[in-house]
Amino acid sequence: MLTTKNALKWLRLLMIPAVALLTGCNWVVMNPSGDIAIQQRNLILVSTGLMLLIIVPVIALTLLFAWRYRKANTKADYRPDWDHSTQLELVIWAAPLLIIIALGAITWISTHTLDPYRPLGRIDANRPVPEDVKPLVVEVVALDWKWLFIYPEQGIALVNEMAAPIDRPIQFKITSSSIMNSFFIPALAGQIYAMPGMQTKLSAVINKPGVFDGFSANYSGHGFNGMRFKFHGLATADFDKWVATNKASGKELSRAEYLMLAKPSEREPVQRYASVDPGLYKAIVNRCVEANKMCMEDMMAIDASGGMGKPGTYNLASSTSATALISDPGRKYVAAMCSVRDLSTDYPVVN
Ligand SMILES: [Cu+2]
Repeated sequence: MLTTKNALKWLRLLMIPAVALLTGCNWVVMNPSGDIAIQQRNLILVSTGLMLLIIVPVIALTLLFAWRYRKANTKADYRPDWDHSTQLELVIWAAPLLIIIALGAITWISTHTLDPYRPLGRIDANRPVPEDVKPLVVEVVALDWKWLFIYPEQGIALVNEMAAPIDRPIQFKITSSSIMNSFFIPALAGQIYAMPGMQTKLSAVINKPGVFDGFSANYSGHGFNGMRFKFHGLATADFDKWVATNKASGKELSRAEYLMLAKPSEREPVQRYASVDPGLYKAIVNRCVEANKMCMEDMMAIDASGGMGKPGTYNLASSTSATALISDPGRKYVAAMCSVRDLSTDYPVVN
């Protein structure tokens, strides 16, 4: 028997899908605020629509046929010897073929126009990027487990907060300190991986003022869940004010400070730096923030010039083709090594 208590329990259970549907209305991916994300949303809608052109009729016809030609329906045609219809074959082959051609063309075009490395061609559907506008450069570093944003033009840096003026193209340069992450502001653009020892890029623009969510979309360990930040889309005057506020914080992001910051920590509050070591981002990408580490680009340059040390010399001298290489005037060797930093008083030369 259905008592009042039981009825209430059922009512509550029924409300779960209703609540889920209501929160579904808030999907930021379907209602973004940046031109790149809007084009990506349109791409999702167009491709889903094209695929539904096949899926909906196939499912509807399957159900219709099953119902119409059921055993109990004696009125339906029964033609056990039927085996071919040219018209039907034409429809069955032509419709999917046309849809695949359309999907292929759309995929090809949007893969190139929405290439994240490509500088923006437009601010939104109606406005091209004015020629005198330079993109705002933001260097993004995924740390364990927080986001560091460096603004080289403004000379500021922040932890777990970033901002950009509306309608100005943003050029993101993205890397990571230790493990792979994925940089994702759904209102702005699709996710881009952040990887240590290399740099990925993203071009995007925010068209509406507001506060948007950003996070890591790639699991990266214990503190991953707290790798969240707010992205502020600001009018130009407000952005200048925001920069001034950061400048007023007075803290400096030196290499030593960065090494402290890079240590694993969770759910970090917003931190503001008024100035940044100008070579810091390059050193992070090249994995040589610590003074005693060789930068990856130096290592690669050495390897490109024939390598160094006993194995390198042996490899060069031992094979006959190497002899030919040695006599090649274009061939370079690494005989000794030093860098500008070795010569400074901070880092004494060790023999
Ligand atoms: Cu994958």
